[in-house]
Amino acid sequence: MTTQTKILITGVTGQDGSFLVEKLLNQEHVFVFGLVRRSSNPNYSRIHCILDHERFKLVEGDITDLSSLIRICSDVQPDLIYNLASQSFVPTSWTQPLFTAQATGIGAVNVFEAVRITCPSCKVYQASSSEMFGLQPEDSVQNEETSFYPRSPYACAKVFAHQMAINYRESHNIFISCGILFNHESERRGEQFVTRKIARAAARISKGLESTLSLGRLDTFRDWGFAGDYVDAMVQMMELDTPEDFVIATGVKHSVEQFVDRAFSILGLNWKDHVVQDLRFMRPAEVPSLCGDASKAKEHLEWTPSVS
Ligand code: NAP
Ligand code: F7E
Repeated sequence: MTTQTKILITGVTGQDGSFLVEKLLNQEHVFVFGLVRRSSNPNYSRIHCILDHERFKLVEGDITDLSSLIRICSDVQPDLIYNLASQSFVPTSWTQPLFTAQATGIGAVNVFEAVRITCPSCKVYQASSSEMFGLQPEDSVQNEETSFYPRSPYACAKVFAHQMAINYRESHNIFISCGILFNHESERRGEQFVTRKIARAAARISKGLESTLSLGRLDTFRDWGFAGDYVDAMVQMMELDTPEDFVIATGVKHSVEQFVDRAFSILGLNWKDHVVQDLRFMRPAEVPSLCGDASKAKEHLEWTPSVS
């Protein structure tokens, strides 16, 4: 008889969580528990297709509440945890720095503590971010050895969680691997993030439903990939026998302006007729350029992105 692998996903209602749960449920021996926080109205639009799956169950808790994580980990005894939950929108981290520190920073440590106390042989994936690299020379590429220079409360919280993951690995011998993921996008991306904001506005403008798109800086560069590919890398990292950190990126960067130009031109529009720059979308401190070097993932995981 095959034993069932029990997997807990925090952040299951988010972009990555929704791709991850679908991927994991394709494996027959897997049972997935999805952690959801209480809200006034359920927010399950990205996972509605799997809500009735016989090997999926929602469990209620909150990443900022250690007692709920201890209860869940103690009851479920997971073999693997993917910690994807966080306050992930960079601008909100300036207006809600303490909540961001709690959810994105302390929240991760709550997961590590719950594992240490209740299920120390569980493997943990920690969602680290390219935002940790922050300010870097414009023509550089970032890999696992690059120093961090976080430029937002979000990035600071992610650095804290990342360093604590390494600390739990080295102090308590817990399997925690960090994926340092560069921006990854999809049709499930939240509508405030720039790719989705641009794509949605361009489509609405082409249909005559809107006339302008307000953006912040157009001269910043990001290394954008596809969320489905990046979730594959997370799963591959957890199949290793020893925990390791990996940069996951395409290795190609584009500016926001190039993204806007492509989106509008595909629809036969000239972006200059529609895009206005708006101070409200400028950040107190910007990360001008990020571009990842995923050579380690290519070598050790044989991972390469399928979408440029
Ligand atoms: P997302 O769409 O914003 O999803 C975030 C998830 O976290 C949602 O399910 C949200 O639940 C949950 N969450 C937030 N606060 C919580 C709390 N206090 N307790 C429990 N759950 C909470 O983010 P994503 O794009 O899927 O990213 C997944 C992870 O990777 C995040 O940690 C993000 O910071 C990190 N990351 C993302 C990227 C990227 O480009 N997408 C790159 C690097 C790292 P609700 O639905 O209830 O809000
Ligand atoms: O901004 C510029 C903005 O909000 C990208 C998160 O998943 O990836 C994401 O963080 C760029 C920035 O993503 C607007 O200033 C211009 O330079 O889509 P974004 P992000 O901040 O890079 C990292 C890896 C994460 O970990 C985060 O969780 O676009 N930009 N005008 C704009 N950005 C937004 N959102 N809206 C604008 O109007």
